[in-house]
Amino acid sequence: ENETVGLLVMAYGTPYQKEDIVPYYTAIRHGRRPSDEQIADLTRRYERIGGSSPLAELTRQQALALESRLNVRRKGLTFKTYLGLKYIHPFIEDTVKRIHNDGIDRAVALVLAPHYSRFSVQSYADRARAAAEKSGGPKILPIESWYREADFIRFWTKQIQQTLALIPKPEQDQSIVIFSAHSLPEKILKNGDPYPDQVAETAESVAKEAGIIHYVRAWQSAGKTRDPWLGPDVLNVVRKLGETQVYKHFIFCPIGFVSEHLEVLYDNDQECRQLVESFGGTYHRPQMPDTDPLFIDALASAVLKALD
Ligand code: FEC
Repeated sequence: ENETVGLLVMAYGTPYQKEDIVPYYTAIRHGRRPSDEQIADLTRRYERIGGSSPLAELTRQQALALESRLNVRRKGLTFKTYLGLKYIHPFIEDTVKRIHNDGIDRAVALVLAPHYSRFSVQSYADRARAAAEKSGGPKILPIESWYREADFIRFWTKQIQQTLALIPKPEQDQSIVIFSAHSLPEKILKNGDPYPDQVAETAESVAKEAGIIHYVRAWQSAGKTRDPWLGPDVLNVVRKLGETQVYKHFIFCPIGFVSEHLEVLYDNDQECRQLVESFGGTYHRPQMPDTDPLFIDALASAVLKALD
């Protein structure tokens, strides 16, 4: 009989409805309730992207697409997907218990973020492992990072090439690609966190494969805390590029994220767009990975490697 392997797909999570915003934001702040002003600001940003984020639905679709793809690519095993979220139900802990109760002995743990950081991927993995220890299973097979997957690099290469193809030939030289990922507190550097290097490597690989020479890297969506965060911030980088008046087309590639959600639809599509248009530039933001087959294959390859 076929073994059923658990596929613990972990992601950030998003408020499903307005009432979820306060508990969600409180969970992000490690149980400290944000100020009324901060809550109002976050509520306003969700309103600006249409009331809620598409993240919940996209995460679900990604997990299901991955399960189907794996069941085609790997005969002799049955993959069963389970969603575990960081800051809203279904929480990682409850999901791990459910996998165990379903009688599954092994689960590959995949985080829907390409680059490893102690602050991001590791905190998901720690919670999964602790929950599995508590319930006496399943055995967790963690994936540390998957940013080097060839199909992931191919995905962004294809997106850039498709975007460039929409720009009139004589203006293609006046295009610049902005690669960005979520900023993290600068204190991660003290422990030699590989996150900045992994993000840089991804940008270099995509730029090389796509054959582009004009590109920059920047951090986005930094938290509004007293801590210093990794910089330069994307808005500062773009403002300076605007002042040089060299470029006409600005192609935003948020390579640290894997789907459309608040950080992309608001921070990029509204804040960055507004800035670009304020100096007469044209804003471009290729499709995010979502359920693109190349992207799903990249994830599937990472899962299969973790099993072998
Ligand atoms: O609803 C949505 O579509 C939002 C999805 C969302 C994603 C996301 C990804 C990452 N974050 C990371 C780190 C931090 C750190 C803080 C922080 C704060 C927020 C807030 C919201 C939020 N994050 Fe997030 N993040 C998303 C949403 N994030 C909302 C709180 C309000 C705000 O600041 O905008 C700072 C915590 C603090 O205040 O002390 C740190 C990282 C990622 C990418 C990796 C991953 O997906 O896990 C890292 C999606």
